[in-house]
Amino acid sequence: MLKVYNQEELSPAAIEQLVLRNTDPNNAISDTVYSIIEDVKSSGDKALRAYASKFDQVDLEQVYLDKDDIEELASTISRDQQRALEIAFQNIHRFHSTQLKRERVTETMPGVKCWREARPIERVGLYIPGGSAVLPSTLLMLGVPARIAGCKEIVVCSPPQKSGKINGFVAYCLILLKIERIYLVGGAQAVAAMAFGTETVPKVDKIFGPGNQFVTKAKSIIQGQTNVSIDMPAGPSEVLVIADETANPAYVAADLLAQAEHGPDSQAVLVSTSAELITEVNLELNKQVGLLPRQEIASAALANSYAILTTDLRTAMEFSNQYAPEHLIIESDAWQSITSLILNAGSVFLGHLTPESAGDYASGTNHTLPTSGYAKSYSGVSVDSFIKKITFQQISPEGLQQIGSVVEILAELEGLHGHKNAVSIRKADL
Ligand code: HSO
Ligand code: ZN
Repeated sequence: MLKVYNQEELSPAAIEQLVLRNTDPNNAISDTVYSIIEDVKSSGDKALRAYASKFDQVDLEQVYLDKDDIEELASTISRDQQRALEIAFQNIHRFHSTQLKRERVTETMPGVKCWREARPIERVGLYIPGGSAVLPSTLLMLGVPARIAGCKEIVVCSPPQKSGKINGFVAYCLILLKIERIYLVGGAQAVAAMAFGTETVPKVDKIFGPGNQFVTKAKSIIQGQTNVSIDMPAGPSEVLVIADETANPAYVAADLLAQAEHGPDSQAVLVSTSAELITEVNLELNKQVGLLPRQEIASAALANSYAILTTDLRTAMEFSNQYAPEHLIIESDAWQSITSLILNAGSVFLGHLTPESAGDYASGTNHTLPTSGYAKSYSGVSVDSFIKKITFQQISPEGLQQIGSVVEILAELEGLHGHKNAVSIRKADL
């Protein structure tokens, strides 16, 4: 059962408290993560093998699997499963392919041309979690845009299973992505290995991917210690559903539960204009949660979730914008009337027949999205996350005539005569 609040009775301070997510619950594990990072830095592969035996209960001779192993593992999954992964791959590829755009050259003054060109980040590291749920879909969500961007080296790390191998679905995704090696490294040690490099794991320029609190903490630490960047700060997954009396309570409950089953710290928020709908959704939640294999996790997440009764769709959207959800689902016949009011959200699902699950797996959009309110300032992962945009300019004799004196005056007023001279010396020759 979701706790219910009435938006009209909530003070601004109470709303601020409600939308607050714990952005750094990991301080307690900080020391452990620092020591893992130091260990990987100084002992390299030896440390990785020691952590595999400690955390994954597996003795690894070699910390990676190559093509033959990957192909063998991939062949263990059914043709239907392969086909589903292929279709997801194609849709994600189709959608992300539209993101690489050439920009126009602008002549800011006659003879002064400026433009931007994209270049791939050369070496990227993708972390694919293995723990409570193996997420091959995450490999597609990160690998496809990396391939489209043209990254030269794609390093993939994922914790080994007890067999010392990886899951067959992850293996099949590697084949679709034409990635021929996977490093059997999990947790903070994987992040450290990709940030600093070891004898076998290459150092990368940017690290992507979700993970448990150790992975998240490691990403934030290495960002401060190196010039390696990260995709975005990560927190527990969350959904906010806006629903009115036209919504189907069974669908709304199913969507809330799809989020809740991710983890006990996940949050599922319902904002509704209809008190009856909230009551019915609560009944449905009780009915449906018992049918889920992960019902304990889902129930824990629901205990940490709530519903808001609001007066109309506009005020519902105001709350949503304050919450800035990772996923926003609008289950109303009138969804078109409020999409322009959306200010903060990672990814949006419109209408009664658009479950978040579609975007989680296969419709084409990315599921690596900003959580914990970061949707106020971050975008989800896309091809842009794997490229840099470099600015270029080229000035002709006419351009130098046009812009020369402007630069000379500005350089002079800043007292930077070397700057002024770099122009004057050329102008003198025109
Ligand atoms: N909802 C998750 C992604 C995911 N769901 C992967 C299922 N598998 C975060 O957006
Ligand atoms: Zn999901």
